[in-house]
Amino acid sequence: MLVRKLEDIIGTDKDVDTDGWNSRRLLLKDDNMGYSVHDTIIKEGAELTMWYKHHLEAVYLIEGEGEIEDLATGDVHGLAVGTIYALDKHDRHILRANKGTHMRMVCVFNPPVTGQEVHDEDGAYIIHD
Ligand code: 9YT
Repeated sequence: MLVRKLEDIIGTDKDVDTDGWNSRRLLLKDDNMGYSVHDTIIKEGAELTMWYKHHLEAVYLIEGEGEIEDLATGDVHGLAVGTIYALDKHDRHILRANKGTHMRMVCVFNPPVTGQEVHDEDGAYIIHD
């Protein structure tokens, strides 16, 4: 059994901080669960264009509010606490945190993230074996 606390991850190499987001990787590929789990902060006012071509991602919002735009359809969905979205078609999207609030989200990736990924020019994570 694995038991881990967010406070043990903050400030380590599993705490990945960028201009728009801060991802605390709770479970990674090496944990052999078949998925990774992240506690991620989308920073106030951030607007992130992403396209997880190689991963499926589900995201559950636990703090803040914002919106997600589906770049295939132009549909914009409001995000509030208690909302989950699943990028079941590797959907290219823009994620926005509203002004005056960050968003805190629990993200699950399949296949699992290794911990070393950065977004490429398309907003995708490259697979590392
Ligand atoms: C929600 C989202 O896609 N945020 C970008 C960071 C990513 N989820 C991660 O690595 O935690």
